[in-house]
Amino acid sequence: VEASIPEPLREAWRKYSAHEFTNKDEFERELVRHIETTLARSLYNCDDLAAYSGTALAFRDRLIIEWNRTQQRQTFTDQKRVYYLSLEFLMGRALDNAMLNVGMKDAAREGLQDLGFRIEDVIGQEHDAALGNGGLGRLAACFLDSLATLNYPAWGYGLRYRYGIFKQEIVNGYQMEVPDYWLDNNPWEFPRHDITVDIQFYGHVKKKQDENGKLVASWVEGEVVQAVAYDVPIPGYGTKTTNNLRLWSSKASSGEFDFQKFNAGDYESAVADQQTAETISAVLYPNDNLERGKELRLKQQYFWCAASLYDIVRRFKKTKRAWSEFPDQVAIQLNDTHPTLAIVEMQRILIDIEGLEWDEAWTIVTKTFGYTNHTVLPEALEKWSVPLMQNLLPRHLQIIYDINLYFLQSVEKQFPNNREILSRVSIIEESHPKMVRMAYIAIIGSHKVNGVAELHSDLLKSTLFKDFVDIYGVDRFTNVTNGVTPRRWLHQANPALSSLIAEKLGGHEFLTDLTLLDKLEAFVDDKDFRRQWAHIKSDNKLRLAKLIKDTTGYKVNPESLFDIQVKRIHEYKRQQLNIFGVIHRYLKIKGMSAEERKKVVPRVSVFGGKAAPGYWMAKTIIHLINKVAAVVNNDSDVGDLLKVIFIEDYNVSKAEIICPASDISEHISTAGTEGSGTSNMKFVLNGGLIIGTCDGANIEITREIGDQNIFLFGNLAEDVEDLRHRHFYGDFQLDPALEKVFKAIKDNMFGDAGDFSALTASIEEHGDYYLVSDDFHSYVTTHEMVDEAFLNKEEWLAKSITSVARMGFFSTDRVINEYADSIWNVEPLAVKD
Ligand code: GLS
Repeated sequence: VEASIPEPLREAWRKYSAHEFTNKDEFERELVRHIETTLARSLYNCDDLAAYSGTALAFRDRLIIEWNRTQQRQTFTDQKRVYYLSLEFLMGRALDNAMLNVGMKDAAREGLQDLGFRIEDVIGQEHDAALGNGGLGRLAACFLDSLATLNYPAWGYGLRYRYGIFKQEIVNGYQMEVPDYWLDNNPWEFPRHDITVDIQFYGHVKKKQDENGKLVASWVEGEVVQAVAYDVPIPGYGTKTTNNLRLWSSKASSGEFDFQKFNAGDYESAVADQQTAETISAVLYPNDNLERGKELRLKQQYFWCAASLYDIVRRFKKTKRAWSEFPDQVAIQLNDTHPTLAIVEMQRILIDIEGLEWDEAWTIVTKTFGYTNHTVLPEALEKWSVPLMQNLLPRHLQIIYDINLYFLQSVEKQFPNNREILSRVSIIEESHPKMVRMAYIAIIGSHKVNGVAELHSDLLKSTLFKDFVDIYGVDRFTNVTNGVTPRRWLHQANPALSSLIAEKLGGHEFLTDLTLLDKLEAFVDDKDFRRQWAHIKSDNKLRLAKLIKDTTGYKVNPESLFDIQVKRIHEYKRQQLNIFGVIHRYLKIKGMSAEERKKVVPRVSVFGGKAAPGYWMAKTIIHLINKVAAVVNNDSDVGDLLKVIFIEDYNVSKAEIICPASDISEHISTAGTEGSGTSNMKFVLNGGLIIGTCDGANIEITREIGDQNIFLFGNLAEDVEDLRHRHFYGDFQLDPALEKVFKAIKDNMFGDAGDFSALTASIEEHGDYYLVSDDFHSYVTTHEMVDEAFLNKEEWLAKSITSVARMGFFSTDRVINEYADSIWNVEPLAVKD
């Protein structure tokens, strides 16, 4: 408030307030100005990179003007806001998205052309913002796009990692990891050196008397690290709303602590402390669906939760409302259990700092938080050791014990004489060492818990969280099926298809109401439309073929059936099933006569995805894929009938090229293991068919598009446990076709068989946990049906168009509205133009 300019002086401000470029010429002027001044370059010294930087700066100006107005509007109306806490935001590139969302891409294209540049080359200069591992982080990014587009007052809170997900290089068929330093000339972030929070670690707890004589806990001493805010503007599509993503960066605190060290002449150790402080936000942990219990990770989590809550509370306190109104003004969504400490921190702020009574505080906390679970895989469920937490966050551990005590007391009342349930639902696992179960804190401290697809949410209720359903009732648990933003995943990734659809539907309204796609069904039989549809798919396949040629050196025939599986490499996602299927196909072709080979449908099997650096089995799968590629692609017997491609360093910007180019894509996780999957939606939305198991959102995709338009195979989730059990007791027979595949591997057909023995043994000898053998036959025969279907071009096209027409449900706009209604209770903010 003190920094606000008094009314009499505001006239000059209004007169000179920044305004946005509105056409091509104004854009060019801004671009040249930025190149000549901000970048200190000239027309004698301007390459694609400088043109990118200048263009980005020009668009950034536009965004920040709207960002300022949006924030003023939100402060002024003082409605309830949503805060989305996520350790991952897999944003990808920002420039193309900004151009499309503000509706100025054509102006930019022409402007750049006037000045001697091709827009595609300029856009291609941008480094992906890759602050995430996979689906969970990308979902957060799609949510931000929808929140802004729908005008919700919403902020994202995350960490500003100096290194995002590593870059993957394939060397002799092996994955190598290269650090992804992405921050040099990143024009999209605004450092807010005035917005800092001191975050405490270690130390101990003292009891003190407050001014009323009441005993309160006080967390003292220890270390302090400073959090500095960096803001990233998030433009909505076709709206003035530009929301904020606030990322925290760690720095040595400028407080007394290190100051004293410097003064005492201990320069080296003070500098070393600074380095230590900066490591907190240095690097994204590269695991997807896996938790590894490292102290630095817990530090990251607390650092980010504490800074974000401080910020949220500070904003609330400016309104001078009573604490009881906090949940009417603030909704906080926990993206997985990673931000669970926010629940504990909020309780600490209310009781230790603000002086509220426990119950009053806890009511506020539970009304404020919602928790989204993204996986049922046991190895992904976060647990922190009690001694570790005791050391790092002593006061928080006490509060966790108190939360647990009150919770268990109420459970005991509800279920007297039932010791089993008490030990099952206790936040503290009685192991050695004892462990804190983060998901349980998240459930107990939230008013709603949701899964991300129907099957997933049902499994949560019937297995993982069953006891909590008995305790709290089924209403605390809900489902919100995932989606994707149609702006990035249709309009931006597939501009030709977006225009064709717009032409048929009379405009681009479907981009903000995806259910309008259903109008496309009327054109399924339109010959001309089908021809255009097919043509766009061919062009997209050509675009991918070029990427493949440029990055792998392999030439693929764009007429072939493009069969794509791109996602994190994980045993549960079963890339091994896919590559075994490819080997099976290869062996079959090898055994054919020339005459038989003429009937084979040529296929390109494309793989892409990163393995966590410490995940040996996943790395083995990558190695096998690359070795199979080397053999198959150089076998003149096979030629174009089969090609195997591993695309290095799969990321968001590559996905934008890959998703529009599939004929078929693979979503083949063991039933019951994939939370939702979201690339399944991206592929179908771009006119690709899918082969998949009855898992995650595949089930709802099938329900929407019709089972004649999808290739489903494999065992059902309800049978998985029984099959595993039988394997465990020796009831296991390797599928005969898979046995032949294994024999080829063991005969060193793809290099040293020893390299792959762990992979085959996991199936043959160690219980085949992921049911690769059980599903192999149905997988292979379903692929034969795919070949068959692909031969009938017209039928295939009809399936493709019908599927797209029925994908309206899978927009994150629908998803966000569901969260807003059933979890957050927030309203969009009216925005006038
Ligand atoms: C994940 C799930 O594995 C995906 O199935 C899901 O689509 C995604 C978003 O909800 O979340 N959970 C996880 O830890 N990583 C994911 O991608």
